[in-house]
Amino acid sequence: MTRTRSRTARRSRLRLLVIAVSALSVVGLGAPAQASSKMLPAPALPSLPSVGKLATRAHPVSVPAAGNLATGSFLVGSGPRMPAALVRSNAASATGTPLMADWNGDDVATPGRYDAGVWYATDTVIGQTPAWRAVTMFAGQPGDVPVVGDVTKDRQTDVGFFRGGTWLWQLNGDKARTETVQFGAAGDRPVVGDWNGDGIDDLGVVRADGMWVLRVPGVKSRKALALDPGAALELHPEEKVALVSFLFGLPTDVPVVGDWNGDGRDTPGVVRDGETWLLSRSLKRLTEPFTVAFAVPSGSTALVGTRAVGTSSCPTATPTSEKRGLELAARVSAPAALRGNLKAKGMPEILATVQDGLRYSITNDLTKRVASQTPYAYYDVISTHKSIEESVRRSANVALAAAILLTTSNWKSVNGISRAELMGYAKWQIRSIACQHGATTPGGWGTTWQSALWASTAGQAGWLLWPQLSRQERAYVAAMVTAEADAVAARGPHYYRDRDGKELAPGNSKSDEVAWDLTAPALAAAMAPRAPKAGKWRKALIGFSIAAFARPSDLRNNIVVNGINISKELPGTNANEDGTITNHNIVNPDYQQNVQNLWWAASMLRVARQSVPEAVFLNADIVYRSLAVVNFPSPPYAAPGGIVYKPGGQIYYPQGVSWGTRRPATFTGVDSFAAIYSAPDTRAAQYLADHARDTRGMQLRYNTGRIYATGTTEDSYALGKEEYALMQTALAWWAGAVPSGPGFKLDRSKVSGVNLNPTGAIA
Ligand SMILES: [Ca+2]
Ligand SMILES: [Ca+2]
Ligand SMILES: [Ca+2]
Ligand SMILES: [Ca+2]
Repeated sequence: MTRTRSRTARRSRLRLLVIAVSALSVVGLGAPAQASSKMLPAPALPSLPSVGKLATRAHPVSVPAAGNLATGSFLVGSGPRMPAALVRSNAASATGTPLMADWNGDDVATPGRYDAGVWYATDTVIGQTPAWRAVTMFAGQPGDVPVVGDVTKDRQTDVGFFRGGTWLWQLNGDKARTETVQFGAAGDRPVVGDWNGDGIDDLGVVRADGMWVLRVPGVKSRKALALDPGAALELHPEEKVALVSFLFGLPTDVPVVGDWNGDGRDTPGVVRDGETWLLSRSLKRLTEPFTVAFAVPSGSTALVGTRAVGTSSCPTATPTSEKRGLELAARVSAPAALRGNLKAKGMPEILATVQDGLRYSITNDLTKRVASQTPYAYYDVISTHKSIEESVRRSANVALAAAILLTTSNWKSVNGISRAELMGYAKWQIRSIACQHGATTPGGWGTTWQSALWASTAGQAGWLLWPQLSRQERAYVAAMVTAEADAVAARGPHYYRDRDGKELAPGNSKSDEVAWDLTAPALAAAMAPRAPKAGKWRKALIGFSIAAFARPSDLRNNIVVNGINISKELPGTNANEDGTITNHNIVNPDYQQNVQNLWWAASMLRVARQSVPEAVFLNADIVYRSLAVVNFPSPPYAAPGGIVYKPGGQIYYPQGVSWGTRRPATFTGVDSFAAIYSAPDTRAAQYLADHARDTRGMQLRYNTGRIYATGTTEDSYALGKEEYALMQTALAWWAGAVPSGPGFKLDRSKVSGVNLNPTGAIA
């Protein structure tokens, strides 16, 4: 393997010269940094909680929750000393009795319901849950109270009814296994919990006067149980149980049971007036309950949820997902250190734009957009906006910009934001976004359309700050990135046209989806070259890179990249012959820009000190030329015709626009990568300088760091245009820093087992 690489390095030296020349040619005096003195310093920003050392608990902690079947809305709160953001899951509206239980044995309680003989569950903790799944059939009678618990100690939920003193259980969803127990009386309210900590749920009732009676197995004497002096004990040796009775709460309170302190034993609690939860620590100290404020919304039922892992951990992680994340994180290596290049043309403007853009976005986030979430170390990211795209992508873009400047510039205090504040903000976003990914939290975001890009954006931010992250933050980042890489590999690349030129998705190239997708296997392979799946991710990167901008002539030219004869193996194409991309039914410069993802991926591998497969460069230069070199005559194209990149930074749109006509920031990232990797005659370095200057000019119209005017004329992207411009300019700065790190190594070796065919849907 090593021998192959060094031979590859020698062979590729000539080709590298081409790549290096453009990088050298951009070194110049550059314009002096534009003064940002007119920029308002950030106002006082809230201090964000940090997370401490990883402390995993032996038992999940019970926390207040609420469910409303009419709306399908379930809420889970947090317990004492573990402030965690309220999280929501939205199931389909339904009827019946709402419940929460651990239906799948992952130690996390999730919504369920009993309705007319059928028990239903969802296994998701947050987000949009799938349809209710029927768990089992077990019918009661009118007036029965549905109960759930594990009475068989196998982590499978058992369901039952309390019928006026008779308990009827169906064990583990097995219709043939039922059990009947006599305990309690008509008018009692049933409660189920593990009173003695043996892993088996026990029975209890709360009488109409507020008297609790708990049935505790295996107790032969009063000494065997540490009891509150006010509690009465009644031994029943023949049944090997003791009955413990005591007053707790008021008759009008709603009884709830849970392990409120994570010691493995369930104890009483009550909900008073639908908002104050009085919770006991142990049966020994019933008179000193602690209170948690958690409002049960009108129409909702008070329920008991769980926070499964340590107090400094993602509150919605499962013990299994956290363990898997920790194992993945152990295989990650930090990237090489880089420093930005202020001497290159346009870079002073780029740096100032990113600095001031961070001032805008961080101020906006912490005082407006996600201000309500700042008390929480892990905030509820996916509920901040209506769409997951806006919720996750906006924040991920700012996190990456922050991480890039923290690691490549000399940020001490800029615009009133200290280095510690910038670091705290970046880590807060990174950990919260990664925590709520489905790889860590059941029901979380991810493995859908464009999610690979969001994961790569937040994931690269985490990777750049790797030495600063806690163990659990690393675990969630590693889990998020690798889950997306696996999903990308599983669905395979998609195409605009088949081999005969027939449009599979008329008017819409798949180059954007494929180019977004490839960033995840690239980042996973860069981060964790020692992971068992690293080879698979690298192959996915190669396959997606070949597919992303494949052109019709690639079906005939017999070009072989990384040992793959693409003419024989490509099932279709995505780019037009001249490198343009058809999207939204037009030749679309906004999507030609996506070619940067190839160079972005190459740069990830490079800063990971890995060689870059030559497949990653297939057609990259040609697609960039469709922005920088190709001439569009008018007619047939829009007047006046010409090259997409006009002198001075303006953009010519040959067939119309998708996202507005004043978006020079959008092109700074691709220009900056092109200045390293494309041939010098594209004049990428000059175009970068033009777009950087134009962007900076737009930003200097304001004193807050924003770039765009209100409205949709300049940029119509409603889900975070400022954050997107920030991310693109930050990538431009990062690309400029890449040559300061490890040298470039091209890998032309033959790679077998690369899949070029779609194998699953883009969700
Ligand atoms: Ca569960
Ligand atoms: Ca069971
Ligand atoms: Ca027990
Ligand atoms: Ca307990």
